[in-house]
Amino acid sequence: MPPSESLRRRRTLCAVLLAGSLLVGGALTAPAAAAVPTAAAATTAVRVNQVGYLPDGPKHATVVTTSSQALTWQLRTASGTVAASGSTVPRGADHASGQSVQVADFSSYRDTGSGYVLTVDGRSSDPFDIRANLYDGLRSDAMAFFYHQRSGIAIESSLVGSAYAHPAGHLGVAPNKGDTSVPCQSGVCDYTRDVRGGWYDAGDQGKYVVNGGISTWLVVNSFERAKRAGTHEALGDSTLRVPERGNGVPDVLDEARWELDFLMRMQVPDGKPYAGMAFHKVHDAAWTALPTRPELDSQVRELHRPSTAATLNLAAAAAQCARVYRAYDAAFADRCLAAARKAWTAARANPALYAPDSDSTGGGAYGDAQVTDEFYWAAAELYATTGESAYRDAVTSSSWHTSASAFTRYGFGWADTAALGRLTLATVPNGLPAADLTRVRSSVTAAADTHLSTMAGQGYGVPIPTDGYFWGSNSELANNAIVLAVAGELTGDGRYRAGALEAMDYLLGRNALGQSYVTGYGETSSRNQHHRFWAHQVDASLPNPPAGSLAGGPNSGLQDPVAQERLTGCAPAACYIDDIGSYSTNEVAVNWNAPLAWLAAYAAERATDGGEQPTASCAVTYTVDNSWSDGFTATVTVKNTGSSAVDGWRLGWSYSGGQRVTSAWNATVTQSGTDVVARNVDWNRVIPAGGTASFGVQGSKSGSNPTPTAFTLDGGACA
Ligand code: 9MR
Repeated sequence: MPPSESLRRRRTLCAVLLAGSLLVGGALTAPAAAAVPTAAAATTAVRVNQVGYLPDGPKHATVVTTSSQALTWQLRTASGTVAASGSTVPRGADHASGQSVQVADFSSYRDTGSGYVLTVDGRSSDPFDIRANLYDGLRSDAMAFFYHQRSGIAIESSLVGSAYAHPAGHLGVAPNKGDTSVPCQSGVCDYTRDVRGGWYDAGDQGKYVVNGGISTWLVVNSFERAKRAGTHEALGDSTLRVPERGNGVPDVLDEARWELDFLMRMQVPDGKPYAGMAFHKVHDAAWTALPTRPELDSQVRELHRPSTAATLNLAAAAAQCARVYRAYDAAFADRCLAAARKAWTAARANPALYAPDSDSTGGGAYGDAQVTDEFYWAAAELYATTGESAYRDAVTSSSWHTSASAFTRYGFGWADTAALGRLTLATVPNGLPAADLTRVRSSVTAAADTHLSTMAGQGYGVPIPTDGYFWGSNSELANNAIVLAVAGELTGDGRYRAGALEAMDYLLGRNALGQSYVTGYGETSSRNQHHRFWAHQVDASLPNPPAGSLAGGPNSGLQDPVAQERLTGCAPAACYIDDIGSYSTNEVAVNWNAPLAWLAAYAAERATDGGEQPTASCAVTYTVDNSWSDGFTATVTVKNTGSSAVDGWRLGWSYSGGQRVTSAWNATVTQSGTDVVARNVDWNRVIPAGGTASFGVQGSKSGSNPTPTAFTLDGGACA
C-alpha cells in the first residue's frame, strides 16, 4: 500500500535532515554578510506581485497591519491618479508568516499600464504593471536557465552574454577529470562510462538521474500541455537562446534532449551486471569549494551504484520522450522508447535497489527507499506512449492508481512521483475504461480543490500548508500550482487558473518577506543563490545568477550554518535568507526552475479565464501564387479587423500536406513540425485598425498543396 500522507512527509523530512547535515562539507569560504530580509526590516508592508498582474487574472495584495478593522485600499496609476479603491478584508494572524494581515482584492480592475502602486493606510506597495504580456520575459528566462546549467558544452557569450559564458565543463580537459571516462565507486563496477552532457543539478556540479528525470519530465510536459492548448508555438523553434535555434525542432525539446541524452548514457550497458538499470548519480568524490568554475573542477568524478528509483525515472522520462519527440525526430523517439522499455524490465528484475540517504559525500544523496510510486509513474508513461496491456496492467494493479495519497497538500517532488503518472493519465489520450479515466481526472480536480482551500486559509494565498516549508518549498508551491493549472484545463473552471496565477504572485513578492524569489524579476529579488559559478557574492569577478533563476525558498528546517546563525526563531514562511551560504533556503536547482518555467509559459500564453483560446480580431487570406512539381510560393495577407492598432504580430498556421517553408519575405518565418509562425519585420510591425500586412513564403512540397484554413494572431484564433 502507498504510505499515508504523514508517513511520506516524515520520510522526506528524514532524508532532508540526514543529507542536510552532511552537505556542510567545510567547503564554503566565508560568505559576505547580507542584510537579513526579515519581515521587520522590509521596506513596505503592502505585499504585491512586484512584476505585476495579468489584466484578466486575479489581483490580490496582502497588507501587514496590526489593525483589526478593514482598511481602505487605493490603486494609483503611475501619475498618482486613483484608478480604483475598496476595502481590505481582515484576516488576523497568519501562522505561516507569523504576521497579522489583511487582504486587498482588486481583481475587477482590468485596465493596463505600468507603475501602479497600491496604497493602504498611508503605506505603499512596490510599483507593478498590469499587462497581458507580463510573463513573456520570464517564459524564456526561466527556460534559458537549463542552457546555463548544461555540462559538457561551452556556454556561448553570443547566447548568454560575456558574463555568463564559460568553457565546457567536465569534458575530460584538465584540470577536469570527468565526465568522458568515469569510474564507478569502489566495488560498484570495474569499467568506465562516458556520461558527458546533461544539466548540473543545482549550485553543485553533480548530475543525478532521479532529479534529472523529474526535471526533464516537467520541461517536456510544459510543451506537451501547450500543444494540447494549441499554444506551443511560443515554445517552438527559435524561441530560446539555445545553440540549436533554427534546427526545425521546438527549442524546449532541444533543451530537454540535452538531459535525455545524458540520462540514457547513465544506463548500465548490455552484458554487465544490472544491465538496463541506471546509475543513481555521478558527482565529485568530495565537495568542491565555493566558487568552483565547472571547467576548473579538479575532483575525481564517480558513478554511484544503480538504483531502482533512478532506473524508473529514466523509464518515465524516456517513455514521455518517445511520445512527444516522435513528430520531430522519429529515430530519437525510437531510441528513447527502447531505453524506457529496457529500464522498466531491469527495474522489475531489481525492484528494491534503494539509494541510501547516507551517500552524500561530494554530492546530494537523493535517497529513496519507497519506489512503488516511481513504478506507477513509469508504467503510466509507458502505457500512455505504447497502449500496451502489460503497462496498463502495471498501472491498474498499482495501489497508487486509486490511492488518495498520490496527491497531497505537500505536493509531488523528486521522491514522490505518483502524481506525475496521474497527470499524464488524466491528460494524454489512453485506453483506460471511461469510468476509470473519470476517476483519475476527478483525482486531479480534487487535489486542486484541496490546494484552493489551503490557499483560502492563508493570508498570502499560498498553496502549501503552514508545516510545508521544507527544503525547496518554492518548488512544492509551483508543483501544486501546476496541479491547479491542469485542473483548469480539465474542467475549464477559471478558479483553478486564478489559483495557479496567485501562486506566481507569491513567488514574485506577495509573501512574508516581500521577496521576489526569481532573480531579476521584481524590486527585491534573490540574487545571491548558492552556486559555484554564479558566485558573485564571494568572488566579484563572477556573475550573480542570471535572470529567471528561482531560489529554493523558506525552509523551516534551517539546514545550513548560515540559516542556523541568521534565521533562528523565524516563522516558517520567513525562514529564508538571500545569502550564498544558505544552501538549504537559497540554492537553485533544475527541479525548481522546471515548474517555474512550466508556470511562466502557462501564464504567458493564456489570456482569458478558464484557459480558453482567445479570439483575435483578424482575417487572413492565403493565396498560392505559383506552384510547380516540388515547390510553391504564396502571399499571406492579415487584416486587423479590430478597433485598435496591432503593434508587433505573430501569425500562426499549420500545413497539412507536408509542406515546408524554405524562405520568406516581408516577415520572419519559422517552422516546427507542421506548425509555422510568421513574425513581422520592422516596417510592417504596426497594423492600424482596419489595415493589412502582407508577406510572402516559398516552400517545398511533394504532391498536393492544401491551403491552410485556420490562423492565429498572437495566439488568438482569427475569425
Ligand atoms: O532538493 C533536495 C531536497 O529535497 C533534499 O532535502 C536536500 C537534502 O538531501 O537535497 C536537495 O537537493 C540538493 C541535492 O542533494 C544536491 N544538489 C543540490 C540540491 C538542491 O539543494
